[in-house]
Amino acid sequence: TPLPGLLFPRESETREVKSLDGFWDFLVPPINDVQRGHIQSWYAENLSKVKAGKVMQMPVPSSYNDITVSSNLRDHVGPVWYEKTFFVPSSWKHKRVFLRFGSVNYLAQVWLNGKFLMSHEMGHLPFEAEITSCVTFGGKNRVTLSVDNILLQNSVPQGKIVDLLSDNGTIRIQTYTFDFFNYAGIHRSVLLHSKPKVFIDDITVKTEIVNGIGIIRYKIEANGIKNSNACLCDINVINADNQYVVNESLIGTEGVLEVALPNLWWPRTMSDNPGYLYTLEVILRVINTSECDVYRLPIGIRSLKWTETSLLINEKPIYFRGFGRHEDSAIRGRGLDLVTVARDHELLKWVGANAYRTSHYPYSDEVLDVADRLGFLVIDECPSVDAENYSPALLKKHKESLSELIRRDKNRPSVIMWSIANEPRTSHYGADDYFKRVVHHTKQLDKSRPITMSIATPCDEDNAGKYLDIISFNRYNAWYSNPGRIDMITKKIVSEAQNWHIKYKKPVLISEYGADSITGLHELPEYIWSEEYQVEIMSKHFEAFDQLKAQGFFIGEFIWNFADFKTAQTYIRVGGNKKGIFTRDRQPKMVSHFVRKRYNSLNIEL
Ligand code: GCB
Repeated sequence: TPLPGLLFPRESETREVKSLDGFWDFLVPPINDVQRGHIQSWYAENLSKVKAGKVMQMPVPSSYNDITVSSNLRDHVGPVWYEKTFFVPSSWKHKRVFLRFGSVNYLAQVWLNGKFLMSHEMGHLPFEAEITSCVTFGGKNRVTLSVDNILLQNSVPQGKIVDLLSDNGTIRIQTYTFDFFNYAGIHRSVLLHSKPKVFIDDITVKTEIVNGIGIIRYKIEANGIKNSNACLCDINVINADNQYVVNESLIGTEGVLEVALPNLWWPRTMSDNPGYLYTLEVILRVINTSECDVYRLPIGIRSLKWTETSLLINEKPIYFRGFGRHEDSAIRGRGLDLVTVARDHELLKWVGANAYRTSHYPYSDEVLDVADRLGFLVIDECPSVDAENYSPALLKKHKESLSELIRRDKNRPSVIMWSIANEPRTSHYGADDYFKRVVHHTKQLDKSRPITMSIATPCDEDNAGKYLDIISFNRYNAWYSNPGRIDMITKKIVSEAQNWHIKYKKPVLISEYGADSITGLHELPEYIWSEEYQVEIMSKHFEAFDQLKAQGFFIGEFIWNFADFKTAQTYIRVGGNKKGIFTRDRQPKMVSHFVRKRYNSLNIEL
């Protein structure tokens, strides 16, 4: 069954949005009794009345881990509690009211005025509930959340809980195989918003170009009315200069629009005006009533095709010059920070990139808005990392993550590929059937975009690539294998990419390669962890990519990573993963100037 819509809350003449961001009350259960909040029903009254510890103020959005100086809170395993009181304007009385969370990691349970409202598993994806019937209009309301960061074998991504003996007795530890820190908390904005009684629940837009004409196919889902023939829709396409270019009125909720001489959505460097966006203005009326809803969706007109050797936008083959990234910054952790979002895209422009992968989970709506607007190509990844021990329960959640991801991002012109996983154990028992099902599920949701996944399994052992449209591989020559041997990169990369293409007859890209470096650590001849070594590693890969590009099936290069990021504590990480070409505070390392030369010269060439 298809999920209900979850359009991003946008203000209009029929909709209001109120942010609940800011300081929330925050309480952590005692370390040896983490379930106490649930056992004692902490949601039943104000957290400040609970005699279990001191309520503190926690900023939302943010990860809670790095805000305080307590290692107990940084390394906390299990639920923590958030609470906020807010008012619902009395002027909203005749509206329907919704509460939306942009992302809570990992398992959220929400109570409103002491009553259970909803739960949501999986970080990085939004969820909302209608609260019209349980809210006090013109008065105080209280929302309480428990946020549990525990990852198990049937969560996406997976983890394990182990008991260890410490100086203070037995302690519970969360382990996981991926290296980014398992940040937790209310990571994105919390929005209270209103919609009319009958409202636009969802919009699906697909575009193509036929004989130079922009074709926009749209489908609108209305909520609050059963018969779509009782709906009258005005659909208008508005260009970037605010001029109406197409107007249509129809009974019903589906149709096709034609835009003559369209300004196409192009990625960066393929046009002087990349990221051109129109607005699809949808006005829904219910015939013979005064019910009306207005929603404005930014859209781009572009075509997307793929063959055995290439990916084409507007009929032109694409070569990706990109990065794997993280939503990660100092103190904020994984919390949405618009300053970092803006800076990251400034640096991506500066270095000449045209693409990134949302490794290893869906990024915020705000990030993707920027990608749409600036013309970055996005490989949109679901939160599956290092999948193993394949089970029906895991498969179910993995599919859910894709349903929720595609529901959220299906209309974005920047999103040109779905990545269904990062580095799953694709040689393990069960991987073949598992990924067959994941791909089938994804195709049912969206046939208009190719499917990929970043594979680290050696080519001859992989059992899942055959289901993909595009092969992405991650490989760390001269780092995890043959460290120090920069003379063992170029040939290996060329032959591996060729082998993937020979095996599956699909376009191939490299989705990760790189080396850690500590800013200011210099050594000649180049030595691992030095800035010189990071430059040399890149340089040898670039030689390989130039050879591969000439062969016609190799479609792109993604450096791991855009910026340094935090990891769990281990001796192979020095203050986190340092494979960034920028530091964690977004300043250039030596290698960034080198990458910039290449990416910009490729831009001219294409
Ligand atoms: C990988 C992972 C990525 C890690 C990276 C590394 O293969 O996909 O999440 O951060 O290696 O640097 O170890």
